[in-house]
Amino acid sequence: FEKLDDTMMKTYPTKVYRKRKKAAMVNDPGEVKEIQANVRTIPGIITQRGCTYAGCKGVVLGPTRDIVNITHGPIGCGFYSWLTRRNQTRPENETSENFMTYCFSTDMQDSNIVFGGEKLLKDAIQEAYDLFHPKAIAIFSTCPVGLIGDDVHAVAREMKAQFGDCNVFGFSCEGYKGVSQSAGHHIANNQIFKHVIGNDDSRSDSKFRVNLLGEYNIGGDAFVLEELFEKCGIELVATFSGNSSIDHFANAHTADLNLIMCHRSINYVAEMMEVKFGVPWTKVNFIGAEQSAKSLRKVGAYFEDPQLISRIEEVIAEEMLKTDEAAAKYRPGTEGKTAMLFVGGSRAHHYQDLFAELGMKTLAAGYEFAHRDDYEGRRVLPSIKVDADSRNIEELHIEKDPERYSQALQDRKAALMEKGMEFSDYEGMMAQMEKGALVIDDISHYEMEKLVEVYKPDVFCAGIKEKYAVQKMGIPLKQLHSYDYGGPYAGFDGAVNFYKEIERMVNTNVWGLIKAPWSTQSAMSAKYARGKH
Ligand code: CFM
Ligand code: HCA
Repeated sequence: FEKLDDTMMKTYPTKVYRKRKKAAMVNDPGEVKEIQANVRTIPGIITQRGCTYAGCKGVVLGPTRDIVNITHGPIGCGFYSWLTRRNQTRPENETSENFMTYCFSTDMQDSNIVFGGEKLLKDAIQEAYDLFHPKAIAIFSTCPVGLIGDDVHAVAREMKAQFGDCNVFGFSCEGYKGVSQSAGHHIANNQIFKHVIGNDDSRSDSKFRVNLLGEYNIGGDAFVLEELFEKCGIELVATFSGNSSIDHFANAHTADLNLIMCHRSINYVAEMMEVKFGVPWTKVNFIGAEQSAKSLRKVGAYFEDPQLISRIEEVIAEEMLKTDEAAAKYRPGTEGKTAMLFVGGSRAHHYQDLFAELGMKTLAAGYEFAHRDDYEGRRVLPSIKVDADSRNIEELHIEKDPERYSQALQDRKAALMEKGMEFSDYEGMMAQMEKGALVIDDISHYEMEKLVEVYKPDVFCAGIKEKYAVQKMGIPLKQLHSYDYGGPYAGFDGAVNFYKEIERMVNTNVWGLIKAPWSTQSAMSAKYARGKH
């Protein structure tokens, strides 16, 4: 890493170097150190991050099929977030609502910026209502809306009162509202909690009822998990928000346990549900066969039901036959190979388990927009400085619901904690990564190119912005956002797909035929940040 520090970071102007250095370190799981995260990207740097609107509308609400999601803003914002994330859905039947195939936008023009866009928004909501009579309409603010001061919440209240039979609510998720998508997650969590969760108290009489939080059904992941839960006899009340319906959210508070997949994007809902309704949460990971088995066993341990536990063991044994067989088949082609993972806020951690199952080493990893707790574990939460950017995002004040709070679930949690079961915790990425691996937050495009040049990993995992730049350097890039039109990769079936795909990628001869820039141009790095300053 010393060499890397010289070649990668030291080419930055001094001020930039000082800042970026705090966001990169050599990992030591025994002594996890403070990493800089969730701060503004330095102007001039090419970041891989997205905006707050993307995190709210695209990520958290996008996968819900029966809410009409109206983007209040210029058409590009709505178009960009229209199904590019590959979140799939499966309506209950042919006539069930599914608005995901539509892109709703107010298509704001210059005159609306000058004279205000509230009238335009009202008209759009009315039009959507007249056409579809949906259960709910959500409004998402883009940058210009905040700048001109349209009050989307007042419009939402007015339209909701006027309709009487349609839940209308807004999100102040202007792109610039926070330093990344992460602020958008928080805003989405707040509004879903305020306007939807708890609206329906009905509950089925099945014995084991859980929610899955932070699973977005990219490439069909949620379908695999739904099937797995069903096989075990566990009812999924709601998934936030893969393959979801607003009705699932409305009675999510009746579940007995919240399982958190992606901690970054949805931990706020879990926390608020626990305070208000007493539903405990625990961290799970359904990426990789080992982790999937461990996560299922956690559910068994929670309910302490011998029949459920033995059913879960049967299912694991059956599923593991498939994954063991596939690992044995593909591992000879992957053993000892190396990977780097730079993804949003949880996959850079979770997918390391899949690589480990292939005998591959993770050389470097980092998140685009996670917070220190996603790196260092939730124990650092009290020591995280709340800066002006974070203060900009509303923290809801939640209290116990006097009627619906479940003391019984809290008592169960307390008893299980006595026995060593973990709740309300996430130990973060660094504790699990090897000593000597690199951890870099909000990696810049330039740093990424340097990493590839110096370490030449066998596969680089990132997104569409990185994909072709890295591949032109002769290194295959696996998109861990969209899965490159592949997947599912979650659960046991997903693991088999992933093993196969990675074995193919790291052994494809074509990469050797590409001349990487550094093999023809000796001073590639000079083109970037060096000099001038
Ligand atoms: Fe969670 Fe996600 Fe991720 Fe994320 Fe995202 Fe995504 Fe991601 Mo792209 S919610 S943090 S904001 S796991 S869209 S499904 S792939 S960056 S690592
Ligand atoms: C987003 C969505 C994204 C982008 C992926 C990418 C996704 O952050 O707005 O950069 O390839 O998963 O679709 O993270």
